Amino acid sequence: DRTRRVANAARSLHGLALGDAFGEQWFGYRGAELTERLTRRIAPQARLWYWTDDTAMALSLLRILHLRDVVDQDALAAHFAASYEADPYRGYGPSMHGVLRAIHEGEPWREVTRRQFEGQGSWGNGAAMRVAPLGAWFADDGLVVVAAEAERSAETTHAHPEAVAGAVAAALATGGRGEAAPDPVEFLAEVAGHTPESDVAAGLRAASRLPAHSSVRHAVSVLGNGSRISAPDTVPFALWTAAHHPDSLTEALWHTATGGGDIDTTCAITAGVVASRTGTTDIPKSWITAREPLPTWVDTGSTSAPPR
Ligand code: 8NA
Ligand code: MG
Ligand code: MG
Ligand code: MG
Repeated sequence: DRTRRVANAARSLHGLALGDAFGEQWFGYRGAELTERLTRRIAPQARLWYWTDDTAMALSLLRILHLRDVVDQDALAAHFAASYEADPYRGYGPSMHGVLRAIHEGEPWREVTRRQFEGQGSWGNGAAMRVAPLGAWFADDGLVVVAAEAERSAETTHAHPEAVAGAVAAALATGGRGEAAPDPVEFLAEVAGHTPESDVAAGLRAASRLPAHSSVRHAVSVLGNGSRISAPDTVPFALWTAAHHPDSLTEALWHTATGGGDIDTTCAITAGVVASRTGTTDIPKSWITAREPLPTWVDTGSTSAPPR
């Protein structure tokens, strides 16, 4: 029922926002201090950890699910654009500024998204970074529904099949409260098997074949770490760390951050997936306090609340 959907999605979104805000903090460190903090696991020292575009777009997506129960693409595109206009300095991907401004000015999202990158559409990781709460919302409806809704959510900003595949994979990886931690190899292979054939799916198969005790460095050398900001360079690594640390969000986040690259986004994806099952209960209190808050409707499910 709706109460369970709201709770599942809220748990995932609280994780996603924490991963995003924690990950983003690492861009404030360099060189020896960065290495030392990551190796000795010294949390970022800033008092407030702001979340970024990853969370802003996840909030829009969840808001539309609360209001409409399914992905209404026109409403979602309009909500993304309105949220961008209200708060454009959240670190949006380079092409998103033009896309969201054009949608806000009334151009049809399908035309705007298809003309990006000389007609290829964006293969950026932006459709995958925001989608875990959708996977949690539809967790009881089966993989076919999850994949279809994830695809519809991706298309509103990302027309390239790799971006769509990345979103489908991240949504499929997300579960519901208390679901047992799956075997990592089977989990990655199952997600790969239900993801449309793509570089993302090939990356997930490669992730499933990595030796059990592979180092983060080795995983990154095979899978990437998001430094190209593309879905295939981002999603397999983020789901690999999620698969191997399904019972500890804190462990999963330290491992993901150590991989470097697009850390806010790899951590957002990993955390959205892991937290959908575990919540944020093993996260240090000081991290929870540092993370910029989320609007209360996320937890209450209220649809009369103001959007932000
Ligand atoms: P996007 O659509 O701009 O895609 C990200 C990037 O991928 C593009 O800017 C291109 O460089 C590249 N790209 C995508 N499609 C193609 C293509 N068909 N041909 C060639 N290059 C392509 O935005 P998005 O929403 O997908 O990006 C999400 C990322 O942007 C996240 O990491 C998010 O955190 C944010 N981000 C912000 C910063 C920052 O410093 N503000 C840095 C990195 C990422
Ligand atoms: Mg970001
Ligand atoms: Mg499930
Ligand atoms: Mg990022």
